[in-house]
Amino acid sequence: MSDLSQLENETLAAIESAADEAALENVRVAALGKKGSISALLATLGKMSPEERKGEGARINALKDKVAEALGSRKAVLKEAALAARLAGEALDVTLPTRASALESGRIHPISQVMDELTAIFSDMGFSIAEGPDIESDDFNFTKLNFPPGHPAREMQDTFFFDAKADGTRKLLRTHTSPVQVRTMLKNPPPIRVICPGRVYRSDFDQTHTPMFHQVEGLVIDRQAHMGHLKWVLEEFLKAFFEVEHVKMRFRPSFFPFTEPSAEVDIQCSRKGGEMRFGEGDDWLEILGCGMVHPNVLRNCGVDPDEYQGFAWGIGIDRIAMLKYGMHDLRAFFEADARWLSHYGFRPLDLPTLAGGLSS
Ligand code: 2NL
Repeated sequence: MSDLSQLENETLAAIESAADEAALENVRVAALGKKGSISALLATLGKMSPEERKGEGARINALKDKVAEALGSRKAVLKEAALAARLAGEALDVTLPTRASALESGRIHPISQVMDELTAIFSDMGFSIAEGPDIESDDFNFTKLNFPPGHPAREMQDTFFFDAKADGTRKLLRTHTSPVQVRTMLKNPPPIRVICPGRVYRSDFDQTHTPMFHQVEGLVIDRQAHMGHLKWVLEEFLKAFFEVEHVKMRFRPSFFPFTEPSAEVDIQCSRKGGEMRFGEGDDWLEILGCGMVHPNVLRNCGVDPDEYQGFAWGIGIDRIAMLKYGMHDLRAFFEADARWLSHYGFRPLDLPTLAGGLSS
C-alpha cells in the first residue's frame, strides 16, 4: 500500500471514529492544519520535477478534497447527534403530576381566615379596618371607655398589668380592642365607620378561655346613627359570615360601661345531630354584645354627644371561627400542631371575597 493510500485510510478512519465535534476538529488540524500531514505532503510538491509534481499534485489534492468532504459529512452527523442528545436531556414529561410547592402545602390558620372573611364583609359595607398596639394605657383601655375607678374589670384577676412607672401610670395588655376605636375617634372627625380586629388578653385560662384571644369590634359614629342601623349591619354581617340566606336575631338587654343602652344578641340555630346550623331551628345562641356609644365615651374621645351619636359591637373571633368551621376545642387554636392545621387550615391562595365565596 502506498504511503498516500495509507494516510487516506488512517485519516478517514480517524474521522469516522471521532466521537464529538472537538475530537473531529483535532483530526482536521492533524491532517489539514498548517502543520498537518496532508499540508506537509503539499509542501513537498515544490521540490519535485514538473512531471512528478503533476501526478503527485493531482493525487495529494484529490486526497485533500476527499478528507475535507469526509470531515464535512462527519461534522454534520455529529452536530445532529449533539442536538438530539441535548433535546433528550431537556425533555419534560408534561403529563407528570405537579409537585406541591411550599406555597401550596402551607395552611392559613382558621383565625387568620376568619379575620380575612370579616375584613372582606365589612370592607364591602364601606367600613375601614384599624389596628392598634397590644400594650395600652389604662386611660385608653378603661378610663376613656367610662369604666368607673373601682370597676371589677380593672382588677388584677382580669387584666395583665405591667409594673407602675414612677409617675404612677401603668401599662397593660389590652382587654378588648375598644382602645383602637378610642384612638380612631381622637384622630379622625366623624362620620366614622371602622372595624378593629386583633388580639386581646385577660387573665383567665380554662376549657373555654385562653389568656390571649381575638376580638373584632365595630364602631359607627354619625349624626343620626341608631339601633335600627346597628341591627341591619349585624344582620348583614351574620348572613354573609355564616353564608346563609336568613338569620333570626334576638336582642336581650345587657350592660357594658361604654354603651347605653346595651344589648346581647342571640341568633337562631338548630343543634340537631350534634351539628350547629344557623338560619333554622328553635334554639338560640349568644353571639355578640353591642349598644349605643355612651355619651361620656363620645365626650372623652373628642366627639360632641349633642351633635353625634353612634353604635358599637364586639364579637369573639375564636368563638365564631369554632361555630363556623365545627371545631370543638378552643385550645387547639394555640397549640401550633401542624397536623391540626393541615386538617382545619385553609389554602393560602383561596382568598375570601364576597364575589368569589368566603370559604369555598
Ligand atoms: C362583647 C361586647 C362590646 C363594644 C364592645 C365599644 C367600643 C367603643 C365604644 C363603645 Cl370605643 N363600645 N365596644 C360595645 C358593646 C359591646 O363587646 O361581649 N364582646 C365580646
